[in-house]
Amino acid sequence: MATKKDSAPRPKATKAAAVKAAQATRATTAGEPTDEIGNGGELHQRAGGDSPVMTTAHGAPVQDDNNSLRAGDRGPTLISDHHFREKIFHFDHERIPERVVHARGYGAHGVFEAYESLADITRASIFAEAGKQTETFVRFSTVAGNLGSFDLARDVRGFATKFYTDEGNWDLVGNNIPVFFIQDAVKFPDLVHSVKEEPDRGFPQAQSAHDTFWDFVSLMPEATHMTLWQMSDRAIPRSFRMMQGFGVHTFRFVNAAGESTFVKFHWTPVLGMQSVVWNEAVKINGADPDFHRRDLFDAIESGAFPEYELGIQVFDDAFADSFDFDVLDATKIIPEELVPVRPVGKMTLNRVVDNVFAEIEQVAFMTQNVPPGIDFSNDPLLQGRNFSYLDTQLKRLGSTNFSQLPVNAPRCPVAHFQRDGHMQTSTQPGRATYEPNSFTGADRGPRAAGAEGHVPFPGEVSGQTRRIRSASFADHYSQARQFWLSQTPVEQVHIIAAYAFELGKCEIPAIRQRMLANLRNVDDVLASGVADKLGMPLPPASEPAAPVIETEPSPALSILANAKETFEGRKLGLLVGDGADAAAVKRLTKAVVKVGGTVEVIALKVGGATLSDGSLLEAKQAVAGAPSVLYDTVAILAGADGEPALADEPAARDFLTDAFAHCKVIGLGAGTQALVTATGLAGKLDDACLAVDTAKEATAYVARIAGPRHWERDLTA
Ligand code: HDD
Repeated sequence: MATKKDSAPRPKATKAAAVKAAQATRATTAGEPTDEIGNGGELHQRAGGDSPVMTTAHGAPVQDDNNSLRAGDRGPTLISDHHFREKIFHFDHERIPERVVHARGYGAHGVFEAYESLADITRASIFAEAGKQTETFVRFSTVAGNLGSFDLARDVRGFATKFYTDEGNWDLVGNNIPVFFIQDAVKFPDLVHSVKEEPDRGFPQAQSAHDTFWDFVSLMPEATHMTLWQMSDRAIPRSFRMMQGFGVHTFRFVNAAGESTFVKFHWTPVLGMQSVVWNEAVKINGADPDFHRRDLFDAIESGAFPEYELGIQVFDDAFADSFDFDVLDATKIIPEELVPVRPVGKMTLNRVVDNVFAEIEQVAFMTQNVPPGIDFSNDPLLQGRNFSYLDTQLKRLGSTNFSQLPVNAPRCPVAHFQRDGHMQTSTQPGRATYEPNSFTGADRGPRAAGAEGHVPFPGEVSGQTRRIRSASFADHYSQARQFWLSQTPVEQVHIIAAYAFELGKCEIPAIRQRMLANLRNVDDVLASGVADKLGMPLPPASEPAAPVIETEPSPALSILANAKETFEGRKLGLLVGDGADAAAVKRLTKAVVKVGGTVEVIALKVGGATLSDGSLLEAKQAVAGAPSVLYDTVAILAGADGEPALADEPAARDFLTDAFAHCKVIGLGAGTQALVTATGLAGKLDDACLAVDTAKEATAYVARIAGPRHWERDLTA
């Protein structure tokens, strides 16, 4: 018998409608009465007025929630106080096991819209026709840190998408990096143990910068390519809204005729890619550990919906055979220059969650979830993942019925003979719970769909059963070298600094040395740059398992070479001192908002600053709590009254020196000379330090912040 699952109302793909819907939801959570409680049941309205009556979990009205039941005024608490006991019992059990990896994450609801029909290559219904919309839920995450760790760890970011398709959920459980550390899933526990806090001391938290991680990866040369990406600025993204996503593995598309092609999935952020710099990341983690989740929440709540284009690389067996690397090896990419990425649809994230636990914590992604038309390849990492994800959800969520939780429930009919179990919430009808049966009507239950169902691709399998790594997986360095050679000079500087930082945290010199020996197989400029920063001699190169192939650089691999000229979705930190020119403040704010940016006003005190016309400009933050690392660009405006006060304030001096050190474009209006002098930057200001007093200057500044940071400061440092 088919059971139609409750589904949340489908979000409309217009910003105005979704903002209104989001506001309505939040107004409710902010204390307005509601006629529903979280589990969809009726709320007990036993009293008149706005406030519902508090009840026990079983619905009995509570007399007093401030005092437990006791014998006498000062006597012992009584076990017969069921309200007290139930309240504490539930509280004691509030936490569930956090994810063994990707524990810290944040998510949102959205909608995916297909650009065109892909029926020629896949029968997946989500790609059936142009304009077809499918509801989605996305969870972004870091990998290594625990639930309460900070957002800007140097780490891979998870990018997991659940598409609620009308033929079942499709979970594309990807990362923001297109390759992985290991080739075979049997090594996953070793990898994760090595990167997590060390077991004999319980630290460091949320870092790969320690001995055990580099010990493991230096002994596993297949990880080298991934560490290049991890040491690049990809691992410190500016925002979830400004990073790519990848399905990583080679998957299969299968069309209605049963014909199959290989496919790789790519998400590309419409706002373009942006990253922070390492010193900035370190400081953001202290100033705002929730930087990424706040950024996503704020953007969606303000109606600036993050958008990502889904692209595919499609190729056949002939390409796979001609490719220098094995398409089943998850430590390899397929360069976009060889197989271009074809955009096939767009996802818009348009609704924040109502409850973080119910949705972000309880969402259960499984690589096994694929609808008809999408299938697996024999990538040994993917095959292993297909075993792991079901298992982990039972551990985390505690019941085989986790698929019934609203965030996990398919939006299409669900019908099977799986019965009962802990926390069964559906009242499964019918008499027969087995098949075959001879009942009819509602008692009969469902039947398998045959060719209409998910037909596994009938791949040929042959060979002996052996524990073996295919020789076609042996090349561990060629694509690492290609990645390195595809970076711009400043990106290379950052990669060298990152390796040096991380290896510098390793206390065992042999580990650093082994890693340097491996890096020599990637590039000697890289290896000697790291060795130099570590103050270590360059060891001989390690022996590669396969010769390093010289491949053409792939410009698609650089963030900076592909930067988008825009300030949309980014933020100006506007530090305003007393006496600042009111007209200049207004002009600059307007100009930044006009190009899709946001402006956050900062003053010496959170009460605000008094402008030249006597008006009070309210501040969002006091400068002591708003270091410049929280902003993409900064501008400072003050008058004669504000100038000495800014120069005397250490946080204001740090605001400017950090912005300069992080290569940011800086607006310096009237009244900032004393501050510039106090920071020691007088005489060092360059052409990315711009005046912002007049209308013309404000226009030039806004044009400049759409461009890159002033990386020359990093290159000459
Ligand atoms: Fe995994 C979670 C991505 C390899 C086992 N993985 C998890 C999440 C993401 C990825 C994004 C978080 C999902 C969420 O937000 O709930 N994992 C990847 C990628 C991999 C990868 C892109 C390589 C290409 N993972 C991988 C392997 C295994 C696992 C090889 C085990 C054999 N991953 C898990 C897990 C997790 C998980 C233990 C922890 C929580 C969860 O599944 O739901 O099963």
